Amino acid sequence: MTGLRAAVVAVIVLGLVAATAAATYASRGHHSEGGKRIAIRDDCDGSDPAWNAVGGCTRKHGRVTVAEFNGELASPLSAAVIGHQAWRNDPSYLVIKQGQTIKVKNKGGRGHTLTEVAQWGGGVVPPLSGGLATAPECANLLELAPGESAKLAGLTVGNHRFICCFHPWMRALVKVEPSNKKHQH
Ligand SMILES: [Cu+2]
Repeated sequence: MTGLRAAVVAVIVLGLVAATAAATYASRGHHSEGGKRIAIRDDCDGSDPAWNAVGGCTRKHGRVTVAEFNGELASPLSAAVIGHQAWRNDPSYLVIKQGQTIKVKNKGGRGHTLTEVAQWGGGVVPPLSGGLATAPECANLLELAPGESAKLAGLTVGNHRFICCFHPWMRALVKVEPSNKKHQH
């Protein structure tokens, strides 16, 4: 049962890491009605050793090699980076009520961030941000390692823009509605 015990220890350690990350992401929301989540996803192929030179890939059954990833970065029809679409936030548009929190989890095999920015822009890795000016908020990025979670709280009413400061095509728009607003279908 040594393996099982090791797994339990790993979960606890991860929990501590997540709590640390949450303290930085969250800005003291008063309520925490659950149910709202954003999964950060990629599909890196951990069996491709080329990932090791750029930070590694923890996905055992991913499908995307470094060569494929690089092949999806650009389009001859665009001056700005496009990026591999397996690297994305799921969902990339989310509506919440004021006071609700969002649980964010990195379900990919690479490091990512979900950084709020005033304006859409690029990140901190020039080859991955071609044609985009760096969003200044990326100077204070908080990386979520694979498997790590964080909580977004205290978002004010209105639209909030988030990007990954490594892969800036990974965007998310969070619309926060007043808590007393009636839903219109
Ligand atoms: Cu990313």
